[in-house]
Amino acid sequence: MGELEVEKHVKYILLVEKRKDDFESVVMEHLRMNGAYWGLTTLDLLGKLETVDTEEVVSWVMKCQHESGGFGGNVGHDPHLLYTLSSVQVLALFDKINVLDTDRVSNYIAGLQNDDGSFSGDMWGEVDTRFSYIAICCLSLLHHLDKINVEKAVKYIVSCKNLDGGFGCTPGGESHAGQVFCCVGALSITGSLHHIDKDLLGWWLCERQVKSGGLNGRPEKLPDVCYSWWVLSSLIMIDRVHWIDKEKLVKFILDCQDKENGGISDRPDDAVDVYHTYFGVAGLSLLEYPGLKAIDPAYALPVDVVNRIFFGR
Ligand code: GRG
Ligand code: ZN
Repeated sequence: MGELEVEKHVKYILLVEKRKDDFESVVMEHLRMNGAYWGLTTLDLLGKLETVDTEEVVSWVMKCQHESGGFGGNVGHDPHLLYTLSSVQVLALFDKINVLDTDRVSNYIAGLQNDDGSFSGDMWGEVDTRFSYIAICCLSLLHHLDKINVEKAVKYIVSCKNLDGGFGCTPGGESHAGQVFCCVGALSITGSLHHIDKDLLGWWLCERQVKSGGLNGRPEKLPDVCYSWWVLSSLIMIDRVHWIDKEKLVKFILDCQDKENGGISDRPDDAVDVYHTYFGVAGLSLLEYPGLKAIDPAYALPVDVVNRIFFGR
C-alpha cells in the first residue's frame, strides 16, 4: 500500500511557509496563524521541528497579538478565538508559553463567555461549540480554567447533544464530526465525559467509515482525510477506537499523498494543502503509524508537549 513519504511532506511544508504570494498563500492570508499551527505541528509529529527558526516564529506570533489580549490571523488583523488557540498552540510547540502574559490572554477568552455558558468567537458574537472547545482548551493550556464558569460551559455543550449521540454547533444543530470533536474534547479536558453515552456516540462515529476505508463527517457524505482527525480523536477519547477498521483507514490516508511533491489531499487524486497534510499525519499518529510522535486527542498537540505543560519536564 506504499508508505508515508516523510521527507517529501517535510519539504512541502517548508516550501509553503516560504511562498508568500502564490495562490494558496493568498487565499490563506487571513488565517495564516491556523496554517502555522497545522504546518508546524505536522513538522513536530514528523520529528523535524528543529528545522524551523524558533525566534522568527515566536516574534511573528507576538506581533499578531491585539491590545485586547487576543490574537489575529496575521499581523494587523482582528483578534478571534480561532487564532488565539493556534497562537498558544504554536508557542507551546516551541516551549515558549512563558513569553505570554497569560492573565491578559485568559481575560480576553473569559470575556467571550455568555450568560448561558456558551462562547462567542469574537466581539461580533457568533456562538458555536467550536468556541467552547477553543476557550476550554486554551485556558487549560494556560492553567487559567478558573477564569470561566466551567459548570455552565459544560451545561451548554451538553445542551447541544442530539438523540443520535452526536453534537451540533448550537442546541438542535445537526450532528457533525467536527462539532463532536469539539464537544468531546471540551468534556474530556474538563473531566465531564460522563455526560456522553459512549456506546451510542461510538456507534455513530464508527458508522462514518465508508467502503474505501476513509471517514466522512456525517451520513451520506464523501470521505475526507480531515475526518481521520475529527472522528478518530473522538473515538479515542471515548475508548471506542477499536470499532473501526484501522488498517483500511491507514491505507486511505496514504492513498491521498502526493508521492511526487509531498502533501496530503482530502481524497485520492485531489490537490494537496497544508490543512489536510496536518490532519492526515495527525490521523496516522493516532493510528500509531511507525516513526511518528504521538499526538494528544484532546489538545491536538504532541503528547510530549502536553506533558511538558502539565507535568513539567
Ligand atoms: C485544534 C484541531 C483543532 C481545532 C480547533 C476550529 C476547531 C477547533 C474545530 C473545527 C471543527 C469543525 C467544525 C470541523 C469540520 C470542518 C469541516 C471539514 C467542515 C466541512 O463541512 P461540510 O458540511 O462538509 O462543508 P461535509 O464533509 O459534511 O460534506
Ligand atoms: Zn477536509
